[in-house]
Amino acid sequence: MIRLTDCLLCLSYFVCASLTAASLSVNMTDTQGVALGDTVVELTPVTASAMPPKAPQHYEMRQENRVFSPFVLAVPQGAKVDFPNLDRTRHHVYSFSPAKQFELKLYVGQAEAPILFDQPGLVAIGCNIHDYMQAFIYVAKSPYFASSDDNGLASITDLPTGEYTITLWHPWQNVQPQPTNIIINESSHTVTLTLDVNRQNKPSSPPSGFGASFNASSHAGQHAK
Ligand SMILES: [Cu+2]
Repeated sequence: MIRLTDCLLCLSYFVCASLTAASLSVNMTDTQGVALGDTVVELTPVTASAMPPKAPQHYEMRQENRVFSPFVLAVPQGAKVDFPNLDRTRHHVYSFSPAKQFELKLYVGQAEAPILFDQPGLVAIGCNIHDYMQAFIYVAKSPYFASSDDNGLASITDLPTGEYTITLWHPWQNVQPQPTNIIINESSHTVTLTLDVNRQNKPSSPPSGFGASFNASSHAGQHAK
């Protein structure tokens, strides 16, 4: 469920033909009003003819202290992502997701080459050695996206004026919310968006010796304490 609460002042219904860049600040909350991190906010132009490619940037999904970091990484279609292993333990990173299937066999340090994410969609990342390790890479089709920080804040800058569809995604969402539209004019916009999630603990490494009795089901990572 998406709720636009305080954007009425920001929404102007005159059409602005200029391409002046604007910005959007999003406060993400759950249905209790509590700040929600790790939410991907993607804006897709309603009348998009051609979207400019996002400027090349370096993206990383680290393995550190035997967890993936960040938990949710949003990248543009066509991004290359490095998977450095900062632990002494070897990891074996893989994905079976249709948007990208790959594996980086047991390694420490830098993997041989970055992985190219050329299809939009959601890529669930796991480790063959540590079943609780879990992370997600959201490959955005639009160059206009951000993911919320621990305070629930996401900021999208350099937005051309116009109407956009807002798509939200969170690993713990109960249902895929219906997209909502927003009109961006030449100003700064602030909206509060709400997502219905079933809060869980992020994957964390179990204490030593816990592994033997650990439930290694496919959902283990979501219940790791
Ligand atoms: Cu691992």
